[in-house]
Amino acid sequence: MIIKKFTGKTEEEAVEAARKELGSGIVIMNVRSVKKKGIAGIFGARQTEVTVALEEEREEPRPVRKETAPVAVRDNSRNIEKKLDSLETLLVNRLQQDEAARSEKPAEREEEKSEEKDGRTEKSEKADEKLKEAGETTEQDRFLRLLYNTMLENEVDEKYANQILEDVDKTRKPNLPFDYLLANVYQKMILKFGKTESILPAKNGPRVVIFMGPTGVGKTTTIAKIASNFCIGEQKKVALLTADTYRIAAAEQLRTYANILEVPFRVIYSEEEAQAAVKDFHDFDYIFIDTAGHSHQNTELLDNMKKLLQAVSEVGECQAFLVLSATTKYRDLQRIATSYKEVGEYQFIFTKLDETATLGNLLNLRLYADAGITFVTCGQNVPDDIEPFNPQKTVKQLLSTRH
Ligand SMILES: Nc1nc2c(ncn2[C@@H]2O[C@H](COP(=O)(O)OP(=O)(O)OP(=O)(O)O)[C@@H](O)[C@H]2O)c(=O)[nH]1
Ligand SMILES: [Mg+2]
Repeated sequence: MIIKKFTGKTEEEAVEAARKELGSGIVIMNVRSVKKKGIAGIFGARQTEVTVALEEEREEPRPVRKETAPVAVRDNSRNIEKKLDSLETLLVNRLQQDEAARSEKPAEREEEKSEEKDGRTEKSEKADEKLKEAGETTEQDRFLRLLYNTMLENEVDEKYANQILEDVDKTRKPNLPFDYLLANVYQKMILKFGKTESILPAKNGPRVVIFMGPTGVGKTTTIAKIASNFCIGEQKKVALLTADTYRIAAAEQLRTYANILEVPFRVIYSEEEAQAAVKDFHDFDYIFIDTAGHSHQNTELLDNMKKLLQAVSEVGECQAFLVLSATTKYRDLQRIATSYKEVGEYQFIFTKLDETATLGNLLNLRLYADAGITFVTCGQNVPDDIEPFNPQKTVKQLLSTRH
């Protein structure tokens, strides 16, 4: 794996430079804002620095001891130490803690074991078994087991955690330094999240975006956040529509946001009205459509949603979001994601990240439904508590211990 830093005025510029040099197969490992070198830096000019990795298919890293590592590997190690900053230290500390716990008196451990019935221990034991089968003995194995357990603690589905380790295993050699292994796991996880897509401007006319999902997940609030960022932040022309005609309060909630943003608002009662609205707002940049939250088991409402999506797609360039709360149970998220596949293709927005300590479901759902994550929201404040999904940040959290 080659790891290299590139800088540019913007993230796009830095990534473009990386692609130019290393090709399209790069994985972005880290993005940060840095002071410009030289005199410009003194005056506060900043640049974006991206760290990218490239898997070398043919040329695998040679198995080497840390002290005899060739320059390339040593450089990589140094880069990763910097780039994954506290993550590495954190994990190495965890490894030491684990070792200390292991060397405690067996009686104490037994007692502890019988007290821990919260599933975390069970999961760790399963993880142990899994790696024992593979003949676990080395420090490297223990380090990988630590990462695996951390993923499970963060509620990454065991199936996907195994896949990640299997991917890492393919390029694994004995005596590689920890930071090399960590970078490898980190990179494989970022690859699993895949490319993230945003709300793209339409080629012709407005981009029509439909927000769907269960009740109370934050659809209307998220629309307000996104609309506000486009309207005020980017000076775009935005119109808000709602197909939520079941509750007066729901329409009023969006109308209030439309009034604050001084953008047009309309309630749509049928597919024909939705088509008419898209035509009426043809010179707008974005049309956001709110929908009524409902149970994914309500097939009639799901069918209505499908008809709405189809109708709108006939007259405009449409994109659909399934809005899900990160606090919902994995099983339920799976069921919801499956039901909404009947409606049409979608991308995810995950809300309420501030209400959970574990983000494993983001990775789980991304892989389960094969749908990308576009935004995450982390609070009730409009418009601030929303950000584009950042795989690097999420993977760091998935490899960090819970607080
Ligand atoms: N903590 C937290 N609360 C949020 C977030 N996003 C939305 N909420 C809150 O969740 C509640 C429901 O938000 P709405 O936007 O009305 O949800 P909805 O999906 O439109 O709900 P229905 O239209 O009833 O289906 C409100 O109290 C929001 O302030 C978030 O990211 N974090
Ligand atoms: Mg709503």
